[in-house]
Amino acid sequence: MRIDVITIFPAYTEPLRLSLLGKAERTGAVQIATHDLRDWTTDVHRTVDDTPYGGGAGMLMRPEPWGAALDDVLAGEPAGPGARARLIVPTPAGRPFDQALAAELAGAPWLVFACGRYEGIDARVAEHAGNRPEVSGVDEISIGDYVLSGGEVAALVIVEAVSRLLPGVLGNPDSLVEESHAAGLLEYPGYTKPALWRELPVPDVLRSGDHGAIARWRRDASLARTARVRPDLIGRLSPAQCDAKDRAALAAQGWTPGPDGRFLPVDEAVAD
Ligand code: 6GU
Repeated sequence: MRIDVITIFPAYTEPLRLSLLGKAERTGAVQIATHDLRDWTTDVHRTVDDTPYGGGAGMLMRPEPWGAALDDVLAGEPAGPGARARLIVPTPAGRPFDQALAAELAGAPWLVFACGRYEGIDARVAEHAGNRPEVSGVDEISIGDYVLSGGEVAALVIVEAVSRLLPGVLGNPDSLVEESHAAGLLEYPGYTKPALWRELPVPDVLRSGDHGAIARWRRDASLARTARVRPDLIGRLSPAQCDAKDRAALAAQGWTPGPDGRFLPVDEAVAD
């Protein structure tokens, strides 16, 4: 996968050269290039922002440097024959980023990140990019319901979540199967040695060697943790994907299959 990041703060992308991602770049699984938006300004002050039409607080990024930067970055050697770029614009006004979107983006040959600062980028930049033949789609993406000062940290988050799904990036791809969000549930708690630490024991079942019992304990722990901290995820599970023991674990947390085939809190199911 090829990744281009356009920003006025290229130093923000330095962490992409560390750890797993740095290794993925050295082995060729990803190629990451960072570009300084100010290289495409034409005035002595290298200006990238201006006041919003219609008034209001804050500054917006002017379209001309973005247009020129995208012209050049998209004219680069394609990531493969006919490969088109998916343009990602990190913004708190975007669609929510989640594991399913990470998996979808991991199938793309080429991602280009346009990191805005201030109150965002003139809206015509995304509109114009969406009509370019080198662009397969434009996604405005938010990493959560809070506001950051710019898109750079969000781009780091998205690149890390996506790149670890690429073949050959994780040491052990089995790690992807059981982790949080892989099956719409949070992961069960993990324990390693020593078996007793500060008077806290590891649950006996995990040391029993009984793989069936261990799998059941982990599944129950996932369901209980998810019901406790992310009830919204339980509401999206389909009871058809749950066996009788899953349903019993959820019943113990106060959830029951509703008439529409989704789990409901017991009190709401009774109220209906
Ligand atoms: Cl993607 N950008 C900014 N600036 N703030 C955010 C965000 C993105 N996602 C959540 N907050």
